[in-house]
Amino acid sequence: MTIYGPYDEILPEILSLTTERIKQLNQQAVYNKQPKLYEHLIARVKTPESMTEKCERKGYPVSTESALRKCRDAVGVRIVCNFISDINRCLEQLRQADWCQIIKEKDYITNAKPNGYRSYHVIIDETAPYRDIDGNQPGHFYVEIQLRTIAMDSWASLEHEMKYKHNIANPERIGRELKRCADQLASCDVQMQTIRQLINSSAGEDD
Ligand code: 0O2
Repeated sequence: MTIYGPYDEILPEILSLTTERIKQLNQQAVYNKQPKLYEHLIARVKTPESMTEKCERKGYPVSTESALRKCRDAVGVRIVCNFISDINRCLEQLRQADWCQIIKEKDYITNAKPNGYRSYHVIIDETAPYRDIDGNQPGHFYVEIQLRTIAMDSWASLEHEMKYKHNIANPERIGRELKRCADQLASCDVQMQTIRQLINSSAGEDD
């Protein structure tokens, strides 16, 4: 058994349920003749090895309780949007959803990380028809949702890949170049948003 104990089998169920619920929010938007909420979704259960490493790094006991209650990203969904305004539309839908409550928000879009990382993170407390670690059924499960534009996502993927390349000759220079690239992409996102608004207003639509 892994750090997730009996939840090894339940976490993938929570993952599919969350993904389905988010897809339904999108289907509802499209049904209401609104633009799609996002371009694509990806979802993962954090590997037990990575969760164990996180608990150790944070000084938590390596236990199922820490993995599910102290860390709240065992289940993670990334929503990749076309435009910044779509991130806000997704957030609005999540705030209204009766199956979850947003309990924490980190706005790395308004406040980008010093390296240039941008994304909007929320932790939701999701209700699901499984017994949780506190004995409740339906249970409460934490899920981390990251919302980003395509530009933010492509930068984060490349930066993540490069993080693992050690023995780099000039890490400071690379860090500066990455930051510059992130800022340029952020300005493209703003430009794309403006273009969308111009197109929509000429077509007589909102946003
Ligand atoms: P993986 O494999 O993506 O899950 P906490 O102290 O628990 O509130 P936490 O979770 O330590 O905060 O950190 P935070 O800032 O909320 O961000 C966690 C996740 O955001 C990371 O997950 C990454 O997915 C992403 N992220 C944060 N900063 C960066 C960054 O600088 N570059 C990239 N590429 N991604 C980032 P994990 O656990 O690292 O990995």
